[in-house]
Amino acid sequence: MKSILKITAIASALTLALSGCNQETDTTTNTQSATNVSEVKAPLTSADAEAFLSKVEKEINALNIEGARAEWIYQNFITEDTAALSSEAAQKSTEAGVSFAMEAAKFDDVEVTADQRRKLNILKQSLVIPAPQDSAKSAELAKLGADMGAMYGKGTYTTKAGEDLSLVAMSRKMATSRNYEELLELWTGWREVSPEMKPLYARQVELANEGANGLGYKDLGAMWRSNYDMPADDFAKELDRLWGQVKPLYDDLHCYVRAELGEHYGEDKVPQDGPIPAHLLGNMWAQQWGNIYDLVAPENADPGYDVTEQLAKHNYDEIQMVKGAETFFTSLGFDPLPETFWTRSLFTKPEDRDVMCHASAWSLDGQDDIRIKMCIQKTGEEFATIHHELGHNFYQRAYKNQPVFYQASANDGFHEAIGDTIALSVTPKYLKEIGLIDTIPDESKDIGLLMKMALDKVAFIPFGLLVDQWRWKVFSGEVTPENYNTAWWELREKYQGVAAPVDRDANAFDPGAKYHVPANTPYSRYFLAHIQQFEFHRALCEIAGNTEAIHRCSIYNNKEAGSKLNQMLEMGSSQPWQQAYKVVTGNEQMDATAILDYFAPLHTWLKEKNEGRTCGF
Ligand code: X8Z
Ligand code: ZN
Repeated sequence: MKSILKITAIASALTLALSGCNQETDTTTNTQSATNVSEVKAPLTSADAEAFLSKVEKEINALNIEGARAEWIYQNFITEDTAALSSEAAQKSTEAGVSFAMEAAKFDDVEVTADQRRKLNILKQSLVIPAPQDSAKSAELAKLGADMGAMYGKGTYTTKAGEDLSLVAMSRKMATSRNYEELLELWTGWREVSPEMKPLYARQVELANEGANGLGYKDLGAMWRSNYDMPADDFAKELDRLWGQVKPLYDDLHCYVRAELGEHYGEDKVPQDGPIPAHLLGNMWAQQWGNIYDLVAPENADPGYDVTEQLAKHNYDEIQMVKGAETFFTSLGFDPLPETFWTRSLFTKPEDRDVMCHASAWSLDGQDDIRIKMCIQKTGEEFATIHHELGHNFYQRAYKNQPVFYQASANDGFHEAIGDTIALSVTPKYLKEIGLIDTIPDESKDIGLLMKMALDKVAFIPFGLLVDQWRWKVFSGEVTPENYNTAWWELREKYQGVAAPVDRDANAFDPGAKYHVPANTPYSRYFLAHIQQFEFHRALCEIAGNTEAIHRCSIYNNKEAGSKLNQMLEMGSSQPWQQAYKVVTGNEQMDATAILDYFAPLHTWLKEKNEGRTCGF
């Protein structure tokens, strides 16, 4: 969703509260906040801070509900009118958020309680896309967001054969086609959606940077990086450190996959000494590679089942898939989803109107009105995404009793990690327990299972890192609009070892063809989530008394693990994230050893397979 107050607290709260995945545009400048601290006589005191925070809390709650409704309707029914309404609501929220942040800064030198300081800081830092204090500019900023959202949401491509395809349909074909030319057409076809976004995006960057400057940040990237309970520069270093831990595993996976693709498509098409063409990895953005498992499956280690096939065999429809994921959460002790979840969510792509199909989870009222919005495909991949989305909803409900400032995840990676953590417990043992498969493959098939998982999880990690590496450079001015696309592909090659399969036009704007760029949703959160989810899984498995290898562990039905998880979720963002992390993992620092442990048998296997090969890109 776009969000509502892009305030951060709000932003966190708002943004995430609204949707598990979105953020964005808002505008005008509300110069008439009911909470104008300057009207309070100096010197300010802790009591003034209390009064300010309490007024702001009420305003935020009201703005959030109004904004969430406008955004929900827009994303479920994209028209010029709903775009205008959503953009007005976004503008109002952003203006209020900027005003709250400026007012909060007036308490910088005032002695306040630790809780007040945390709330004030949240007000100062949390806007995802701050507007300049000029109502014409804030209106413009909000409109840019809505316009780019509509371009993405309505995007389609008509093939040379005359077939009109939505992104959902193109993604489905990319997942299964093994035809080089067909894949290339789909890959280039979808990217026709974004050249027209480029001038809008460049203007959005200018305005949002002006907004960030007004709040005391050198640019919007610095503002985003300041949101992690540590100095902004340390956060950037922390990402590099974690990537350094995972990179050797990624490099071996890349090397093996490139060799297998070379065998399938020919080494003229997949050169063995350079990056992999980006259209061959089973996904529109080459971000998760699980869909090409069949091309790289280890001999003699295939687990012998495929979740997509099993869903079809057991006649699962979209609702049953969601119910299945809900059952996992209730098995841990969480209450079932409310009735309104089932009546108000969007589960399938409507035929008669444009909707934003990118999956998201929402809390409309910060209480029990939680929903998802997805155009569910009946595949194993989407079954995992449903768990991901429900993770957002169960988190939102767990922290609903926190003050609105803290109705957010401990850091934004946590929100993205919870449902994925649960999905790591969707093991063969669990699938048998719920009747989706008949027999549990023996341990000799583990390499196949690990390979499938690595194609999604390990392959994702450099992508999760580079999206914001690109945006940080754009926000700082290091990368200018003329260089948007070349800088994007430099990073894609550097981190992922993936390249554009054809020369890109001078007007191409390939980052815009990835939802989170036009939607302005920060992306480092997914990188963090991919590290965190393995740590959460390992820790919860320990609590559950698991004695098997962690890739075979499922915490299904374990109330102790569920209770510990809930304890962390209930905290929202009321404490620095390190404190929440400690509740489950016992540690205050993120660490990639859990993901390395999880994939250790596969890594050994990959190294053997790669012997004699020249790896690297
Ligand atoms: O956007 C999402 C979720 C919603 S928060 C479906 N994800 C990222 C993406 O699709 O790019 C989940 C994995 C990464
Ligand atoms: Zn998400």
